[in-house]
Amino acid sequence: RTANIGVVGLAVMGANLARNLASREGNTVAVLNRSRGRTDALVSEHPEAGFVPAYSYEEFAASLAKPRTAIIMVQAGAATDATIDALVEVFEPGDIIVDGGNAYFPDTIRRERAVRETGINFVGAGISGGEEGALNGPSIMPGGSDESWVTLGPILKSIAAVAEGEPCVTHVGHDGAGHFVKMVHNGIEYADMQLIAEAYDLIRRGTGKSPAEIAEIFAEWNRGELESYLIEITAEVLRQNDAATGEPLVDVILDQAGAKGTGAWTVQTALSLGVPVSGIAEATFARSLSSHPEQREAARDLPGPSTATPVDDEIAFVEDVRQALYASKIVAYSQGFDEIRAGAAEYGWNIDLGAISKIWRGGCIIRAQFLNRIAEAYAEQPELPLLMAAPYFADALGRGQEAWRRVVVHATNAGIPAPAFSSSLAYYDGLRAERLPAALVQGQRDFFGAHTYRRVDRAGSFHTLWSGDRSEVEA
Ligand code: NBP
Repeated sequence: RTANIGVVGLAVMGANLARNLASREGNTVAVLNRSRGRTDALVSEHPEAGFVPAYSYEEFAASLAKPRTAIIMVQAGAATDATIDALVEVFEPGDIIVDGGNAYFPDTIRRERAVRETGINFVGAGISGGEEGALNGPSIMPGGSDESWVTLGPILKSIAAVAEGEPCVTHVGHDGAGHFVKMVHNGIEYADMQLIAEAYDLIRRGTGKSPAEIAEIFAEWNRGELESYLIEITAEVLRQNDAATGEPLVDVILDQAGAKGTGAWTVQTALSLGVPVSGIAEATFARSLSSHPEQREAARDLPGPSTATPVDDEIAFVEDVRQALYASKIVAYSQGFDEIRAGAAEYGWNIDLGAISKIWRGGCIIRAQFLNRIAEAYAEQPELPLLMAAPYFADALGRGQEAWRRVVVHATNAGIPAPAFSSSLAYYDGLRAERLPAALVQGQRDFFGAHTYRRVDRAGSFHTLWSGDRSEVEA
């Protein structure tokens, strides 16, 4: 039988994506896995899907209608390279290879260039939403050529999540653009999760409320402007009791957060682009800090605040934390979109930032009401230089900033770490400042390295003869 699309790699993500594809009208799906067992299991467990199993790359290629389209869902890295090489051997010019794994975008740029030489199209597509998303509708962020989008677009639209009637997929940009945007998505996810965790910690330690009581607060917040998947699942996690001990589950989970590396990529990339994504960086570092038990043990006896910082009005405090969370979240997203803007400029991608915010409204971890506000801001002003300065967000920050400051002051006085709240506020105040002490830094640089400086009152570059008579010369 002839299939119109194929999937290579049938572990949890690939199997679910293949089932999703097969469930859509008009699709016949060819499936291939390195080891035969997974293919046989998938085909026998899902007879309704009508899969066309293949046991070699030759068989796989022969079972696909031209132009052939195959989605790779194997382990990122060497496994992806090996699979691409094998497909290139059996595919022909005009065919399309899609990498749906979590590739690092420079790898995607490299692979796209290499595969293009053969006349075959290569598309790196970020696929979000984990196994559930793969099965029921993910958010999909494809890069690659315009030509491949013509064939691929309708297929991806048919399997993507739907948010407010629109499929959560758009052609992000050429070559590595899709995987770049998926990377930043994950970075924003880190920041969002950390901010929520800080809000929980501040409320718990500030008011002594139980996790179950705090779950109710999050459930309440989920009915307002913070409405999002992450707030919703936070309430679920906090509500859960441990079967073995009867304690709140959150109290028996070891307080060391893991990471698979996409947050670190987002920060590393931002550093090379010169984009301050301090919220994402703090969130990534907070996970690292938590995962050093030996250092935490060594630091345990370092002194904290000498006086207690009681919360007088619990209701007002909780509302302050909510506002601080919303304001910090605006900063985190603003920073993330700034990284996408800078990445697009650096790599020559034409990325529609409003469209990106829309495809994150479904099928991914950061899905939220809030993303509609971002889409509106970019619809009003596509060349927006700074998302948080758009009227809606500027207004929200204006309303929340006093509360935000009170929360950061409380955290500082009480000795409660709130790195993402604090750094987001510092970023906000940094951009707002009329004058920054960067002037002094530049003066220092001129002193020790003759790096020169510009003046506020005249054009040109200047240098003070620090080791001479300290007169100024034009550089
Ligand atoms: P894994 O990342 O666990 O990879 C297992 C698959 O890779 C199996 O099909 C395996 O074949 C295949 N494979 C390996 Br390993 N080495 C290979 C090689 N040299 N040649 C051919 N195939 C090889 O699977 P996953 O968790 O389903 O994830 C798939 C991709 O989707 C990854 O890139 C992942 O980062 C990404 N992703 C995962 C999630 C998630 O929630 N899990 C979410 C979003 C994206 P075998 O059966 O013969 O060992």
